[in-house]
Amino acid sequence: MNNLSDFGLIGLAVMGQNLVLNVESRGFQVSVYNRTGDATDAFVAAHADKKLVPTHTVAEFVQSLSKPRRVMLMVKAGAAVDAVIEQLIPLLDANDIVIDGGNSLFTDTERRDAWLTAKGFRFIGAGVSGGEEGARKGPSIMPGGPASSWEAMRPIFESIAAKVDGAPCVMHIGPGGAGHYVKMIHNGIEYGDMQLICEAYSLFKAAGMTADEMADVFDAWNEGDLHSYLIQITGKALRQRDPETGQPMVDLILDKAGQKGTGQWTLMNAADNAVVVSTINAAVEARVLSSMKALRVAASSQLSGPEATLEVDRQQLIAQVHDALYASKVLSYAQGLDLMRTMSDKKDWALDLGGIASIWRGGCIIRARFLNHITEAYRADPTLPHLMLAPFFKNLLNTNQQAWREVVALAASHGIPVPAFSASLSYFDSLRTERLSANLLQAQRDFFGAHTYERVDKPAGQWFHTAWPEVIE
Ligand code: 2AM
Repeated sequence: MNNLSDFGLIGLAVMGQNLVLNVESRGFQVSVYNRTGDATDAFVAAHADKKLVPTHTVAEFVQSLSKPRRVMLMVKAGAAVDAVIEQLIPLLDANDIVIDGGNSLFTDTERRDAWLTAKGFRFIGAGVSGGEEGARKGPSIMPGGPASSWEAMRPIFESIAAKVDGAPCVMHIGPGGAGHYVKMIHNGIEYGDMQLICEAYSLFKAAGMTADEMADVFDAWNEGDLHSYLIQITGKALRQRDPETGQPMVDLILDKAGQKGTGQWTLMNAADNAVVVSTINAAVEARVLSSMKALRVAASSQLSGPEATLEVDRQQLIAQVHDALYASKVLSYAQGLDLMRTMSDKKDWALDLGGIASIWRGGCIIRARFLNHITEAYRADPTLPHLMLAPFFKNLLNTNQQAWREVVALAASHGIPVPAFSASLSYFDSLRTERLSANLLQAQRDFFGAHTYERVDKPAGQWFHTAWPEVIE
């Protein structure tokens, strides 16, 4: 053991512990501190063979680190992050680096960045995705902050991150809150992916498939272009049996979804920037609707609907749902990318969208084979106005849309809710329609509020008003 550690981590909940073990396994000596000292001692005792230094006060922790100090916080997002930073400030030296690896809201990260930078310290807001297993074996890391801080942390980040084709799943995302922002979008996209899979499941269920039969479908999909962590775990989850009853585990789980807020943050940011993320929105709202269980139970016996039983060719349904899921997923990602591009322009973050897609290929929850195509699309054209216009995706949407329409129509005619499939389809149809119905909307606005309108037969930027007839009620 050396006198001083290379790295220090505060907050020894499971994510923190696993990150420490990951960093240590790459040859670094790590100091650890937890508000509750028992957790520190228990953790270090359980890993007595490792280069871990337990500390019991923040001062002892700081003194145990080599300079410039690299201090990572893995504490509960919110007030706890500020509380720990307050404790660190009097103890740190200029140029020491504080990394917040929690799920912080990016605007909090911007505030902390300004606060610490003004005091001469360096701050990194790093999104870390991959859950407990990712933290231990290799997460996807999205660090934001000044380039010099990134360079100082780069050796550690690159060695602990997941690797895909030898490339680490980490890159300098941008300044200030950019890292946590991109992690937030990652989570919004994750909500969309999960909901789309659940809608596929609901259609298979309506077609009378058993959990094992569905598991076979997801396993097969995982061998193809939908290959991804979420498809893989869905297959495994469907196959799981309850040891008590022997029934499929999923059949015994209550249909009320929880959420921790990152999906809602994505919606709020989209609303702030007038960017449409309708698929992600549908996914967040589907969780909200699911949580209204008592109302749904009451309504189910009072409001009628068609029989939710699909008497269809099963193989054909599976193929169609595959295509609908893939097309819907593409537009969900396109929405997340559109929001990132908008914020990147607004904040001068210079986000590398292709690079971001490539560091999502490993370690994180949305890791998937198809992300390669997103990277290729932005490498080929960094100014791509929208993902659906990239050659690969244009072709995919043109090919898959017939099946996609049939699936949405089938679901609607049988009263099976598919909010994310249909949100993606409406988004697609709106964006590929040259003339929408907003001419009438403009007429209405001008009618009641003299808001004026442009004309199709006059140059853009010329505004007109009509003397609409008086309304007599
Ligand atoms: P604890 O074990 O002492 O509760 C996740 O909750 C992690 O954040 C835990 O390690 C927890 O420490 C830590 N944490 C939560 N609030 C904190 C605070 N105000 N100060 C320091 N650590 C905190």
